[in-house]
Amino acid sequence: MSTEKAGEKSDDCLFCKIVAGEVPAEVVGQSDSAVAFKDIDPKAPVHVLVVPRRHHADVGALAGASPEVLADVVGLADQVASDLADGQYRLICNVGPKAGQTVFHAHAHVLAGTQLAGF
Ligand code: DGP
Repeated sequence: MSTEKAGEKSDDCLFCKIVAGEVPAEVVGQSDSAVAFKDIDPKAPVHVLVVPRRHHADVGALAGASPEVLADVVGLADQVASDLADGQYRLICNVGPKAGQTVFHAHAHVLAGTQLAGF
């Protein structure tokens, strides 16, 4: 059973390790409370993950614990989309395995740089 607590670094969390610089990633933006880095398996010309520095399992947990940090995640996503593309983007947050979440540290996918298919 995991002993991690919301907001604390989790030793077995990949994104906590990226935030700490223990696992390499191509960082494209930062704020006091969030980090943006390129997705290892891009689904669009620009595919960036924006994560809170502190550990929360998903964006729902983040919204409940630190709504101001969730707003900062969205603000950094908007900034990155302007820096790396034309400021038009899709923001996706997968919450739970049924939605496709595979890394259980809150994150938002920023997809940009092309005409995205409707859904
Ligand atoms: P999700 O399926 O919503 O939990 O998104 C997790 C994303 O994390 C997925 O698009 C691939 C990405 N990813 C997994 N491992 C790594 C890694 O080691 N480095 C980077 N940059 N991205 C990773």
